[in-house]
Amino acid sequence: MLTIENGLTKESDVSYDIAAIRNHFPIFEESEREIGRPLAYLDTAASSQKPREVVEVLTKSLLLEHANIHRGAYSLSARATERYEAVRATVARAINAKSDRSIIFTRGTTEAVNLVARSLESWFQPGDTIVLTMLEHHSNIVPWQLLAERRNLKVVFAAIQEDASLDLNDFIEKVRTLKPRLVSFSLHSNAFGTVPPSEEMVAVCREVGATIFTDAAQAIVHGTVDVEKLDTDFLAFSGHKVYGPTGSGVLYVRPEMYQHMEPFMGGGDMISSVTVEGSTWAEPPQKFEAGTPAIAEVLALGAALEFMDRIGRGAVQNHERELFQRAWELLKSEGLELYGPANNGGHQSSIIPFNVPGVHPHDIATIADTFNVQLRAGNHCAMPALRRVGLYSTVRASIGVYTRLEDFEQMIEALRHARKILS
Ligand code: ALA
Repeated sequence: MLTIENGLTKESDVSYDIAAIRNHFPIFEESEREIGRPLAYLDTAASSQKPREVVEVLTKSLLLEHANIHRGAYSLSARATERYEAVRATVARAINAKSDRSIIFTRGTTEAVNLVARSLESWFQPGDTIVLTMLEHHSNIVPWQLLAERRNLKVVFAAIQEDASLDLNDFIEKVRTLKPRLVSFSLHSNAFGTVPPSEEMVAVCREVGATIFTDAAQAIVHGTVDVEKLDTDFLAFSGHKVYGPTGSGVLYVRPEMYQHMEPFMGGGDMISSVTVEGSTWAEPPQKFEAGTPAIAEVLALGAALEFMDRIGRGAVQNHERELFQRAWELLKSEGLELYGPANNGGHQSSIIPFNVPGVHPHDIATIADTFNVQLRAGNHCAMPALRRVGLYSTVRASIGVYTRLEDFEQMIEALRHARKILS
């Protein structure tokens, strides 16, 4: 088996050994053998492929190391607990959190947003405002809307421009005039690849004392996430998008916020004591991890973050930035309608939404599949964003550590075929 250190380049290197990286992902060889064409997997934004070492940690944990955590007096359980808790430190390092105590394991970003919306319920006062942006994924909209119904709050959306970039002036004005109790926004739009100006956004939130939740589900896949530099109160991401397993995820909480948070779910492991009269809670983060967690998946998530670190987040960012530029030009020269801020020189990366004039996005995705090209078509769980820019659906090609220009060339071959038979 290749080792990453031998196969991959360091952050400062100009080259990026894509063949070595792809060798860590058995699906590419297997798919090519089975289908007779390379797998052009262009749907990392929905879920990433898994490197061998992540799956090895998962299976080893289940086959050779399994026991429940935080409970057993026996050594198998103690070692499982140690491994699980060590991943908190790995995650804290990966996002530059000062303390492991800030790291809550969840099943993914969606659960993390729901956890915060539920646990802060009594902290919100009727009439309070939550500001979101029109770019958000449904998982960063619906939990707040449900909370707003329960607590009689207002949810207000900052506008976006025609090219799906954030309307920063509108955001600033809404935050300044409405003085929201909480502002939540994505650091990287899953539907348009927009990277909003988080520094300016956080600054204005701080000006009015708003609490900040940031959705890093895409951002953590494509580069560096630093909770200290960002100055966020909450941050969430999913394991399965960042080369880890499904059923794993992280919620970062600034420790000061814990005092306002009631338990999300009740059960074992989150209590200090239980009597027939009532119960008291364990200290965070345990207070928010009721029941037996996804032990093997958390260990594999740790392996996925280490995998990313060994490649180098800077190297991944450079690779994806360069590939995005080249792919964008290539797709443009094919006469496709491309969407997103890059049309106007704005900040967009790793995600290219497009349409082929005269052909429905779902037909494109179906035909592309016959060329072993995997694309997502639809509204990408971001209906408000798509409707705002006059769209119902798009085809979306997204980039990961293993993506090559050849994948886009293979996609173009499929698109030409689709155009020939359908338009
Ligand atoms: N959030 C995932 C996507 O963007 C599912 O495709």
